[in-house]
Amino acid sequence: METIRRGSRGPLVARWQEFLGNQNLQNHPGAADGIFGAKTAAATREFQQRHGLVADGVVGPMTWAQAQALGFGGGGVMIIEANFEATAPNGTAYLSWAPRKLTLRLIDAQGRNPATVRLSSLRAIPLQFAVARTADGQPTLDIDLPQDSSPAEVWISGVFGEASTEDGDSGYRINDLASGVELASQPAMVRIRKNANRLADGERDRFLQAMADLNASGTGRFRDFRDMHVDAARIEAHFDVGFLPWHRSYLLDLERELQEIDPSVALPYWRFDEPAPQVFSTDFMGLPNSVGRVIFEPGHPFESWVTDGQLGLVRPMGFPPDARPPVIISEADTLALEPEAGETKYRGFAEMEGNPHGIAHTRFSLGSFIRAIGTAARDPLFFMLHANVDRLWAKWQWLERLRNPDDAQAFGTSDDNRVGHRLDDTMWPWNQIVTPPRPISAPGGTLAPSPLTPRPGLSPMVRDMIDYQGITAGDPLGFDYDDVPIE
Ligand SMILES: [Cu+2]
Repeated sequence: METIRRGSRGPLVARWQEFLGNQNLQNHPGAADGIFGAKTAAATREFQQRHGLVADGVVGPMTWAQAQALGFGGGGVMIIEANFEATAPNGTAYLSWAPRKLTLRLIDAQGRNPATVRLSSLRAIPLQFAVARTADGQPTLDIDLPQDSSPAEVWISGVFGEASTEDGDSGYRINDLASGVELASQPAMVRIRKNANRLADGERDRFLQAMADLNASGTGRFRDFRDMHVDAARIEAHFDVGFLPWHRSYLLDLERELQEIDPSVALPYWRFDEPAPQVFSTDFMGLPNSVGRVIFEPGHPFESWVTDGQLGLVRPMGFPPDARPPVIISEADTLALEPEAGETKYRGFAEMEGNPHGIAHTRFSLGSFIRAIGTAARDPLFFMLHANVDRLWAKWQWLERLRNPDDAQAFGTSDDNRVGHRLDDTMWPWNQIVTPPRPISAPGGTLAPSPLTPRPGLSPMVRDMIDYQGITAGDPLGFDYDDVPIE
């Protein structure tokens, strides 16, 4: 067994604390929390003194031998250590369709050889398990842990089509195959961007509340997002091949801020080629009155929405709230956009910046914030519109199997070699560059980091946005769409 001492952490420490707690010592080791602190050290020294060992508070081979002689581990329960890379500081794991790595180590085999553990789902929303990084996991997985405590890897992902609706409604457990005893469990959420028109009430309300909190009636960090999407930054983000990657980064940055407020939130998308009566209602994105001011139900989190010092939203609609907006091309037609001769496939698809994207903005009548680049980001609906733009790109990437940034067809050359639109350019404002040709200020600082994945880093390049699921780049960016698979 490995040596543990003050500062050690993990399941073995917890078992040691539990054992000490049953030794009728004057020094109680404290709660079996797996953290070897001052109390545990004092109890260890007393235990060592009592049994004629060197009272140094360090649990090494001699102390372990004494403990085993007194029945430590005698319950026959194997001890393992489990580290899952997708676990957030709140203790919940957040997953999507992309496999994430769980590292398992055998701490005490209790004589089992092979020491086999079984992984299975903990709650209603299933997970899948595999020994290699694959989207084709299985509902349960048996794995033999090496006797020498070297690590074993398991890959865990959500099951496509089975997204969570709330925090912790998914998870996994690890059982000793021989005895059936549960050795560890991990609550999780399969956190997926969904169609806004079909959100459960709870999902909708948590999203609205997180947006309202981020805005804090015009005094919160939302202001930075509003200030990133301004006229001065038009050409950073639009009218060229970097349009899609820039907005993907922008949405990810915003979504990570929302998840800081409420980790169960994922950005919903507005499918602008379908009727969305749930979206255009007073309990979600609101409805305009006769002069175009957006009205919400009493108590709605957006009742005190303020941007640029101005209370409320202006969004007169150009179509009935329960109808499909006219002119916008369908999803099928968007996915079928073809390149012109000599262009990459991506360039053909990127024509969607005009229709459906631009047309979706201008389906709202004159005066609507969402119609113009300089004011669009005042309106929370803008982010749901762009989540759908991004979803269409993701779906196209899946259909065409074009997710490797080094695949020539997956991107395209900038029209004018314009900075910010080439594969290896960093993107404003996250690069914080404020010298020409970039804008003179860079609001919001670097891109929000995630506790769940190192990608894309604080100052992403255009190429970092292409393989969002980490198919070729290893780690995912951390989001997925309900109708876009990984393989
Ligand atoms: Cu834009």
